[in-house]
Amino acid sequence: MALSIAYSPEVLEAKKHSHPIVALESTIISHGMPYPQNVETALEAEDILRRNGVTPATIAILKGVVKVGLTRDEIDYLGRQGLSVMKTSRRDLPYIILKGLDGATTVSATMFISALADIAVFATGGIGGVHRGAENSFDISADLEELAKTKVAVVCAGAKSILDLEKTMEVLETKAVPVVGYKTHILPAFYTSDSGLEVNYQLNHPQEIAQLMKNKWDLGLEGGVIIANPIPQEYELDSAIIHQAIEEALKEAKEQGVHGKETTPFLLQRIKTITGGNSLAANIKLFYNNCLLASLIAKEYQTLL
Ligand code: PSU
Ligand code: MN
Repeated sequence: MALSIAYSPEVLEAKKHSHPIVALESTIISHGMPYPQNVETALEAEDILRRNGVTPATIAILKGVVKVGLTRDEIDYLGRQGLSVMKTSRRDLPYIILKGLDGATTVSATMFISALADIAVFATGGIGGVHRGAENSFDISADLEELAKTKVAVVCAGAKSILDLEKTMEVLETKAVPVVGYKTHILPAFYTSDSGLEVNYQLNHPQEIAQLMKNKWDLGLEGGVIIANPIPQEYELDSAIIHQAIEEALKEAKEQGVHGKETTPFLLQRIKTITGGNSLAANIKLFYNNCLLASLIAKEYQTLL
């Protein structure tokens, strides 16, 4: 028997009326930002979606229950718990449920649960990818495998250059995951709009993006679509400063022997500290911008069903 999903009343209502829904991840709340900004940001992201006519579905595991749509109190709880909540990728789901634990879902687990819940669009900040030095460490995010398998479109601001973005693009090509640039032909690099790499295609209209998703899945192709939405120019960080912070964080991670699933949260936190509040402010702005675009795409996609 399939495991049951606990929907929030709001998401249940949206499903009943075929109202567009956008999924949100919870690792960004627990591991991506400090309290209380994480809770404020998660709540505001949901409100941006609501104001733009779609229903938010923040996804997490609470006491072993798969939740699609959280209450304000549940979001506040995850935000306060922070790093003590287990970072949960696809691999970890059976264990978290077995032990009745709280799990903050990464992009991979959030995509997987979104697909179970029949939600096609998911907004986040940045995705995981191929880590620098992966030729030795083999550290490649489960997010990429998920994008290869699971039919969800992920709106993000590209990926941070803590990763090897060139190798990340190569793996995505191998796995047939299209990377669409929204109003740009350049792959954004999270805090900056220019990674120096090209996306696969530029699309300028949410309607076209929705149609591309539909085409992919109508063809019977498995897997997701990445919609890379550059950080708005006014919030971009200075690339020399961010580059230096990333190099510094990578050096510290190496010195301290950080590895496995700890790597990404460690690097994110160090970058935040090294840049002062600047990286956090940019992170919040680009996430809101992704929520806005996700709402436009979700509404268009709904009209195609
Ligand atoms: N990159 C970011 N911010 C994040 C993450 C990645 O810029 O919060 C989180 C996401 O939840 C993503 C996860 O799915 O880290 C990837 O972790 P790993 O590299 O261990 O696969
Ligand atoms: Mn990893």
